[in-house]
Amino acid sequence: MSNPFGTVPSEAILEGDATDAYFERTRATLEHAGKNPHVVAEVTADQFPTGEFEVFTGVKDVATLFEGRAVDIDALPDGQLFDGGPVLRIEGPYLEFAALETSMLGFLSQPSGFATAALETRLAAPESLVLSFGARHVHPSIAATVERAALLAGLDGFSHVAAGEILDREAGGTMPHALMFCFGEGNQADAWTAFDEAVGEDVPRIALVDTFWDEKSESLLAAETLGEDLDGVRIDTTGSRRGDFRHIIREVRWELDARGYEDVDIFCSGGLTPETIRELRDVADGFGVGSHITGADSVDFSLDIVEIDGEPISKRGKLSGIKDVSRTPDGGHHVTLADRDGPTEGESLLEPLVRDGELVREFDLADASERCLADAEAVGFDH
Ligand code: PCP
Repeated sequence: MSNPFGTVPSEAILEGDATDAYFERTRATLEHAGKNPHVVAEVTADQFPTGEFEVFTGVKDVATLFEGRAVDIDALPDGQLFDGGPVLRIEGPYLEFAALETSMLGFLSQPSGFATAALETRLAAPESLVLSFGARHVHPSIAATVERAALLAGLDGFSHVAAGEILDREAGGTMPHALMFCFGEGNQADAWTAFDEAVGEDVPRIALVDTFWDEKSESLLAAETLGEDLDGVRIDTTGSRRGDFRHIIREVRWELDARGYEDVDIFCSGGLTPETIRELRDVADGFGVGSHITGADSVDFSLDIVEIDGEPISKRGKLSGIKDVSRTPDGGHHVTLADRDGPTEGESLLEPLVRDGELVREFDLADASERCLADAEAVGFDH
């Protein structure tokens, strides 16, 4: 198969070739010794709760990876929050899944990191329009993974067109500085007018207003140029020119209002973090966020065998035995041995995903997003 960008093809992932070499050597060694024990293994980030919740996602891809393989898998639902203990449990002959560990952890680790950062972003401005603008920071082959994580965490939309086709959702956005340059300084009105004439009626008219002159001048010019057609302005002021960004936004708001343009929204972007968004959320109407999400650390998941041929086992520092995780009405996350009573009123969170190779769960992104936001409230997610 042609692979011009040198990415690992889906076939290699499904066939188990997208693995670390030591798993191939493990297979050779176990087959040589005639061993293939029945094991239970668990995916965990932290053994015990740490007080810091993260978002679990990527589970749909794990289900696809294991379809048709002789294993049983239980996992948290897509979008569930967790704080310690297993997020996924797999049971079967070890060689049935040994080589898939690398890809399985990759499917979970990076998307869960993106989703956790996206949730931080969402909760920084619950009432504002927040869009994912970070596709430019990742390899294009995983752009839909970023955008899906953003939607899962409740963001209102994203900018990547191909991701939109995969996720069955139209990409959004405004206009780049490149468009303004093509018309040139002094001709901003021509650029906005041409944009207004060229794009579909469903595209919001949001003028980029930080390219050549100060944000106030360009915002007023955009409002005078497009009049009632102007939906908003986007201020993407470079960090070195930003000064007091909150003050700049308030000043633009004031000047727009003073001339009767109260309906023109102010949209901000460029290096925004949950902290800066919290400082701006009462003066701006919306935000475009990229690097805070795409630069998120992967969740440090690992897969560990916890039972082998019916006996508990673990390496030093890890906890042996099959575990369960549960949520109590106070938002507590509890890790217990599966064959013991869990906490009173605790609701077990691990649910069947695969049974003897058959996928036994359905996936719906809107449901997962609802779960994520409800659970964030239940556990008091606050990074
Ligand atoms: C915006 C901003 C960042 C993009 C969005 C993502 O770009 O300057 O590069 O935001 P982030 O800083 O949170 O990652 P545009 O203004 O659309 O880009 P351009 O300068 O190319 O017009």
